[in-house]
Amino acid sequence: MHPMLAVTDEVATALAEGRPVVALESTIISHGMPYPQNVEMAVEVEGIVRSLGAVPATIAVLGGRPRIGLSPDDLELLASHPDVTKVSVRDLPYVVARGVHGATTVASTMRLAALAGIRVFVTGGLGGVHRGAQTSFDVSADLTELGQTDVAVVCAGVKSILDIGLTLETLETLGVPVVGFGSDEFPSFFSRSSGHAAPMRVDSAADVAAMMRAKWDLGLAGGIVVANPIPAEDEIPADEIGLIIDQALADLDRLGIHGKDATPYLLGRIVELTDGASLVANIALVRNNARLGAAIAGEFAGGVP
Ligand code: PSU
Ligand code: MN
Repeated sequence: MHPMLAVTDEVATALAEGRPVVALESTIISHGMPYPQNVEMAVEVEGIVRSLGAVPATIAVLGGRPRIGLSPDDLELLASHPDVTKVSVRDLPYVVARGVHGATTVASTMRLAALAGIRVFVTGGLGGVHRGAQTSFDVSADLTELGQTDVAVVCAGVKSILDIGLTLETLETLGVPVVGFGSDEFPSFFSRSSGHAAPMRVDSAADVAAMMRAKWDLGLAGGIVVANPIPAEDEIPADEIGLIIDQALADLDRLGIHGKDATPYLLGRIVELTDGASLVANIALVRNNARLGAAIAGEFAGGVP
């Protein structure tokens, strides 16, 4: 194991025995949802993964130490502490060297998961190409990381706070397979539809695991995006959430918020503008992704014991 990582016994043992492990990110806890729903979600999702025979490994940097697997107290700290930095890959050296707390994004969680030998990661939504990136250059490092780090990421697609078409184009350029899980359409987080076709479709966890093996056995570096549509009973119709997102984007512009603060601001504003309905949908889709991620990890490890 990499000497700079602090890995819990539960995760280390599962990895050593070749049992299924699912990585989980922490920016979704610290900067993606309000307290206390954030910590309730984090605890519940770990429970779902465990109940399906896999070991959850929530990843963060605490006191400068990259941690693979967290305690309930650690989750509470990430959910409620005022000084937790949002950490993408470029921020890792700073938080480690300074000995501070950091919540990891998709990009940095992928990198730390891969360092620990974890190949399946569950989250809610990916970062991507922001609307207006033609002038702002705001393209999430999540995409760069997917182009180079060998982890399959289960998500519910990307929100239309981003330019979904340009995000899919960029993933193609980076050589990242994007599969619609049980869907011909790429989902848009709150909604099952996006108006964009999924570049590929896969219908079972076993077939996702087979693609992971094929990709990495061919020496093709980088991730796979498994886009798992939100369950129909939990979705918010695209036209309804579209108006809210347009309002949130207008508020972002008006306030001049940009860079790493843009995504957390938009997520929080959407929760406000929907009176919490977006949060309910967000939690439902993460649960759904946790179930699929546990199944994929089980298949990739050779079947849930
Ligand atoms: N999208 C969501 N919820 C989230 C994020 C994105 O619906 O919590 C978080 C993830 O951690 C993602 C990060 O990796 O935002 C992307 O931030 P940025 O656009 O600054 O790279
Ligand atoms: Mn950005």
